[in-house]
Amino acid sequence: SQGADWWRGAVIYQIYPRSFMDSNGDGIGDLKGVIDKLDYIASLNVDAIWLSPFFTSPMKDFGYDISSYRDVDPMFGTLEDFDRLVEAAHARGLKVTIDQVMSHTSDQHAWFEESRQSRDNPKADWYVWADPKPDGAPPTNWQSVFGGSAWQWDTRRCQYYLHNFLASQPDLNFRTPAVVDAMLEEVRFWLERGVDGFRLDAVNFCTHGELKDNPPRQEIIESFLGVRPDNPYGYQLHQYDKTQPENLLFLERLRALLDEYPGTTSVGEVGDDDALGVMAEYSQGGKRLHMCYSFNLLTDKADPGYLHETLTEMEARIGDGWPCWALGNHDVTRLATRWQAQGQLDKLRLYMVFLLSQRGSVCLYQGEELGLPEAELTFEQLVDPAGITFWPAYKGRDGCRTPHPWQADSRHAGFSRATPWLPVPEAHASLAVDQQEQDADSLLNAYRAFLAFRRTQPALVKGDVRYHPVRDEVLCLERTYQQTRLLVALNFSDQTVTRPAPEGAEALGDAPKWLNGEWQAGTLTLPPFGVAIARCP
Ligand code: TEU
Ligand code: CA
Repeated sequence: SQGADWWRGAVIYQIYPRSFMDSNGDGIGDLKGVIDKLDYIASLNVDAIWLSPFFTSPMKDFGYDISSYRDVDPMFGTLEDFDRLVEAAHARGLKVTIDQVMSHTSDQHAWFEESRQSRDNPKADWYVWADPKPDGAPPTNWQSVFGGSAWQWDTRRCQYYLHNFLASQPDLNFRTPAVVDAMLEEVRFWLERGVDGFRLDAVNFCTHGELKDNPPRQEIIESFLGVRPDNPYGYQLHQYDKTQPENLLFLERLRALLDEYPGTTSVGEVGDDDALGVMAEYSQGGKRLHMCYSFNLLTDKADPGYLHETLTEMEARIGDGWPCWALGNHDVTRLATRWQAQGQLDKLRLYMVFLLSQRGSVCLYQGEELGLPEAELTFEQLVDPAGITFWPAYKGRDGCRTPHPWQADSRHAGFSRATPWLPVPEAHASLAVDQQEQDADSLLNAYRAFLAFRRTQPALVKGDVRYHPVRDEVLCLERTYQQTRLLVALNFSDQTVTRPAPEGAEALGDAPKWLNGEWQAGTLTLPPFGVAIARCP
């Protein structure tokens, strides 16, 4: 849908540029490669793309460590390539959103190089610097998401600096007004270039709190990196290091800037113990972010009870805010593997319809439409620092970042003429785009068909939602928009189930045929992992 609120209910296709398409044969995907494949993306019937970072970067965290916000890394192309990409995407009716990493820069950013020179240079307070404790220990017990203390000693300045992620990703100090001003100018640069919005990396990490120790936590929770007994990050309550109330002031300034460019949007990435609460707080009231997404559906729990609980809680708390949901991204084990659906078309379609029927916008991660399983890599093949640190308890994020398979019979599945930066798993060849395009019953064609169907159903795109209690592993929800009420029934079990069907419920004529529930004589019959959508009077 067009109009300034196109993002409500939009489907956003996430591209990890390094792994999408390599146009110049250096083994690394690039912006020209994305341009070459825009027809493919448009053919999926998605509304927008989100490009993971392509900015100048030493690539310690594969682009999430930015050394210049206003340029394209030569590895990915040039600013002219980016302009062409925006133009070509717009010509196909696709909006373009980009990844804005504001919480931290690379340690090779000129701002940090200046900041670390002395305690009194003009950028001395642009990062979070602090003196050691009297015994030389770091200022607080804060932990880095990627392991170890969040404080790194700097021999030049003889102080510690804060890094919530890698030591090569120093945290910007959003309590310094000049930092906020400078960051907003970086955002404006891309708005002026015509982007339609931003995915905001780790947005609740921007503003740090008082330099006090985080309290310990009793119950160890699962983070997106999985349960890691060896990572103390999960052993503390993150009371002071992230999600501070002052961060709202920054979000409000950012929103005021975005509002100068009507039709732009923002989706904040929130990693927090109470991510649902933060999603609500950050997206309510029309003066902070447009929407947020979290890791709540990115766990390994494909359990309808858990999903129901999460989604109903979100509905209860979100108010006039707007959620965005994802079942996959570049940080977590691929969906097909995580939810144990590898090679199982019915399950994969169930998960697709589950995701695309929720109230909210949706991010689809490249390869999800192909049902790619997680790549199995050896320790020697790893390049993700998080994987290298925590192997073997946690194997890192490389397994979901391998190249997109385009052609089954080409070298490297048609991704590149050269050896790619990560190998294309053999198991991905038979799932390549060209194979699935030839097969009318493929998952790829199911995505295309369901996304096309969804566009014809305003109730699925922007309707209100009401959940039925889960019984026999069947999750039912109603989406209502104006006079239309759709009932979506999702069978998460491997059994055929029956349900009393509401009076007058009838299948939709134009729905894909694998929406295979039967509505008859007051009864809905759903095959194992079956899905049905009916119109109710
Ligand atoms: O991830 C952010 C992130 O890791 C946290 O929000 C995390 O979910 C939470 O703390 C878990 O408890 C983003 C990017 O998606 C990732 O690829 C980057 O490595 C990271 O930021 C650093 O930029
Ligand atoms: Ca390339």
